Amino acid sequence: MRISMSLPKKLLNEFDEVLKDRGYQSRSKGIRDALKDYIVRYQWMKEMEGDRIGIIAVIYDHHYTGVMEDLTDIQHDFREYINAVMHVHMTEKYCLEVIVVKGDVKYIRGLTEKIMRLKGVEHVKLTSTASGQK
Ligand code: NI
Repeated sequence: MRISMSLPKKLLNEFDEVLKDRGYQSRSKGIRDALKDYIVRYQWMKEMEGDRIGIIAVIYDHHYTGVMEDLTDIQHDFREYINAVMHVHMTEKYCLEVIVVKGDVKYIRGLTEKIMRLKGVEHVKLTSTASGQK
């Protein structure tokens, strides 16, 4: 199928740079692979179960109106599953927040997905490992 889409110029330039570095000849092939990666990552997240401990790394533009308040509100809603938060003022524009999470992955996943949906958030990555007593 053929689709058309609009993207910010900066994002497309960055994507094309990555494709060039990786030796891709075709942007369509690159987009197909990126979509597959996205789907696999989501499925992997969906399949995890039980108690986990991990971190959510979030990069966001702190100039984006409301993003800091939204991020704080969400973290307060999920405070039972958050052990610590570290904030790094990465550049003039971007902040990195590292959220240490622990508990049932249902809630950790919910927290991660809520953050992913926020406008102004550019990157979110959950890394976790099983934490159940053996
Ligand atoms: Ni900051």
